[in-house]
Amino acid sequence: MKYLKYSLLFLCITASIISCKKSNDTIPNNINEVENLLLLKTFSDNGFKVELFNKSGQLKVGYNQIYIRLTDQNGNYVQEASLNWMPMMTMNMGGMIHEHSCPFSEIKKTQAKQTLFEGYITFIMASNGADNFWNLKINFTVNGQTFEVTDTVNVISTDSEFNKAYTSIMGNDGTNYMLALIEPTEPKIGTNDIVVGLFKMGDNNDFPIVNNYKIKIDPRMPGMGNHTAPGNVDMTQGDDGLYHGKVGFSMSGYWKINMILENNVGTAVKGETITELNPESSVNFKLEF
Ligand SMILES: [Cu+2]
Repeated sequence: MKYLKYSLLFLCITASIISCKKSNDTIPNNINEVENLLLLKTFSDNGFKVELFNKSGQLKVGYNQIYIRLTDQNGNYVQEASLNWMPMMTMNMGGMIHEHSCPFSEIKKTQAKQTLFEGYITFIMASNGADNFWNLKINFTVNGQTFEVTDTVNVISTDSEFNKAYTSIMGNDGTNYMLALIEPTEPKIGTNDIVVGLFKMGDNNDFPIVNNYKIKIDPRMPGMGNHTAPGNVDMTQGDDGLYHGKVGFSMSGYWKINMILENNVGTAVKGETITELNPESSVNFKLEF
């Protein structure tokens, strides 16, 4: 039995070496895997190039899924690397310099891609002139060597009368919470998957994911008697750390997604029920389609 195990292990190792070799020989390293993405920013260091991409070509306040491609000194895309990043905002408040970060994920290899890595950053403020700017630092290790790049990135606000995909609130438990709408990105009439990132201001100037809460949901059309729609399912936390549920839109137009944030023992920490007298919750997103 033991021998069988070892020989199986040996077979596996041999197979992976062979398949590794094969992939290098048959697949051109500089395969283009960013066809549907737009370039956000290019950093360079020691002959390495670090390119940031996303779907819109812009970074905005709220949730941003970001893809990263590394190019080595020989102009080849890097397939194996470990990366981490740190977004940091510098704010000049009348001569007082204040720095803060925001919620962000780890960076991992994109599934089924050879030359892409990905993660998310939830920016909590927009860049604003020379006094209020975001710096993004990226560390990457390739073949045991670590490099660091850092540069400013521009973050815009997309808030408008009918659009709000990020909100920060002070809970009645004294905790500062941040909610970022991730899905639906293309809302449709009927039942939609809704995904929200829930974060808080941590004790160490960090912004951890909040675990085991519930986000109750009540979509309304303020322009049409504040009617709701069927098909809603309150959001609970998934294996990815994000909150998942369903939101119903019975017609196209402007919708306000009202929410109540409940903690891990079922106590509401922020948000109100919608009634005749109370048309909206203090925790809400807005969208129009
Ligand atoms: Cu700031």
